[in-house]
Amino acid sequence: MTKPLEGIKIIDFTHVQAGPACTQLLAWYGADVIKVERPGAGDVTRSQLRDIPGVDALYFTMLNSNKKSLTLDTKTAEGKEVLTRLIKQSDVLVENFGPGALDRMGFTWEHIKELNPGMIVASVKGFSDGHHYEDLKVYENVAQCAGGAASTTGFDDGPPTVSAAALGDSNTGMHLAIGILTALHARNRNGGKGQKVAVSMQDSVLNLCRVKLRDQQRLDRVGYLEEYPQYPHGSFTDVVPRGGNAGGGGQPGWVLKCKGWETDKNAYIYFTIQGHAWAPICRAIGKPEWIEDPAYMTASARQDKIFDIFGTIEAWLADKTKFEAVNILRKFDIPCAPVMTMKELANDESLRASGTIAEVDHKERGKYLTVGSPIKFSDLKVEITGSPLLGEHTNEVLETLGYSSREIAALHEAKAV
Ligand code: CAO
Repeated sequence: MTKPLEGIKIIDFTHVQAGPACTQLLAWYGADVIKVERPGAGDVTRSQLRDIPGVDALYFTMLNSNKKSLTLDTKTAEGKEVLTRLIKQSDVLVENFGPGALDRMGFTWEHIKELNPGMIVASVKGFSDGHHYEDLKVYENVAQCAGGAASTTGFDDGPPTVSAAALGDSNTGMHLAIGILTALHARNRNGGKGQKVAVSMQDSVLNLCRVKLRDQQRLDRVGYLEEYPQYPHGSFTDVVPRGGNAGGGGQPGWVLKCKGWETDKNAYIYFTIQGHAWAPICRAIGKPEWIEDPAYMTASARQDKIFDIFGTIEAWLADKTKFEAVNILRKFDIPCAPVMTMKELANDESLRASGTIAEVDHKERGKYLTVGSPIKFSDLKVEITGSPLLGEHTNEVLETLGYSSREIAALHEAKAV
């Protein structure tokens, strides 16, 4: 079966997480992704947070599957020549170096365009071009703070809080992947002309915090936000507060304790009081008298006692595990889920069956788990292959670029590859 992106050649000049997450996704769907790494060291994540001495860390293997690895010192004349040939033969160059690094290497957008007018150059930076912080280097949590996630996450009486979800890194990589596919589509329609695609981590975080910008404007107009725990008993300032575990939409929700919460930090479910599910909720939790009670029957009537209602639901949950509770509540069509731990997800039968949790074989580490494609296709079965060893495909790639074995030996000799 031909994979959808087969024939698309990508120079993967990325490192750490934001860029590699993007190119890994494209590799899964069939693109020929050649990861370019500095000889001897490679992507820093190969050696960061290692669990097996001398073996590529999971940080690397989980973000670089299905790729080839070419070692290349692009600061040497010979290395620049190899990169030049590669650019002439490729469709996309993806990079997430610090600001200006590609230019300093001698590969400006103007120069790349001259070498290959069809080239799509896709970049991740911390901040967008022209932004007053455009010179800053940025990591995940810096982006979460800059993009509005941290100021709106956590509890009102605590500090700004970052999310464990990689809103700055992998999320930006996913935005970049959309940008690359859009530019490839455009190239097919405009006579093969490439373009520059740029995504900033701040913008990508803010894009996911869209509803918080919604809330800022509502707050500016009316002075309060009724779905936040600060309403109606607490107070608001002029900025969107941290809302704890409140639902971000029109229905109140909260994380509720289940049986065993005293000793198990994750014995909780998320419970949503969806307006039209009020009657089933009352029946499920043994409070049928609330269905027609004017003090409870409408969302606005419930608002000032929402935490008392959650307390009543917690009393009902006290003798049920999070899984038992969800199994009962699902019969009443109530939107809810157990709070899942990483251990539970790793062993989840449904996620294993769908390939979302995938077991991968690696030449040196053996089997490990990764997160497979979250996108499912009717005509593509995504197969995850192990990440490459450092420089594993150097000679193979050089041969495809037309280098003879004598020239390849000379490149090794010159430490350019
Ligand atoms: N051969 C020769 N030189 C190479 C090379 C290669 N194959 N690959 C990289 N280099 C050089 C770069 O040219 C650069 O050199 P100069 O600064 O001298 O011009 C140098 O390595 C350092 O690159 P860098 O600035 O990207 O690396 P860093 O470790 O200092 O910073 C990071 C890392 C992530 C903060 C920075 O790359 C960055 O801000 N990237 C953009 C935002 C981003 O993607 N952040 C998310 C990372 S995931 O958390």
